[in-house]
Amino acid sequence: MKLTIVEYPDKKLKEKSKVVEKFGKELHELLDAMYETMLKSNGIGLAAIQVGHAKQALLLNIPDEEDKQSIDTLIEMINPIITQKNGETVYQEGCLSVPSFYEDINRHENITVNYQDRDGNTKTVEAEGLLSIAIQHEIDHLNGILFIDKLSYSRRKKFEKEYKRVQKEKKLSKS
Ligand code: Y12
Ligand code: CO
Repeated sequence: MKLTIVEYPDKKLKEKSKVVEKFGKELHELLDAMYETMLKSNGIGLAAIQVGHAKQALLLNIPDEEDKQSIDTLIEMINPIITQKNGETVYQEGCLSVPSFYEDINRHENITVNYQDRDGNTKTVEAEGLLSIAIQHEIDHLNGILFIDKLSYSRRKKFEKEYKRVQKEKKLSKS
């Protein structure tokens, strides 16, 4: 399955993703193709809506202590729900759907998440640090929310101006 990353300002990214009810071959093929796409793009997190599929499915691949990513560090979450959240933290976030932009975003420091794996088994994870931030970022995608939606009015205006300028430059360099 060939997937393309949907980029802001595509309206698709505003869609709310649907609960996954079937845990079969179709879901597995989507997850495998998402993994390849995330790997190719140097990402550490990817939600299905970012490749045009409005399903509550996401991937996380946070580098280990040696800064290495592999299939062993991959987490697949289907139908995730945050059940507990504590503390506050700020991190400079980036997103494959908003290329070249990084912004400081406030998140909960620690979270507990219930989710299902690719076979529908129920799991719970207590997350902190980068994993906690990445899960919150990806769950926002399932609700049609981008990290730039969390910026103040003035920062958002600055972002929009800069983003348009970079998009224009990219278009010109391709022509
Ligand atoms: C902390 C904050 C945000 C997340 C969500 C997952 N975000 C990503 O995986 C972002 C990846 C990314 C990759 C880029 O491409 C390269 O580095 C080659 C990138 O740069 C460009 O688009 C030019 C920007 C973002 C998890 C944890
Ligand atoms: Co993102």
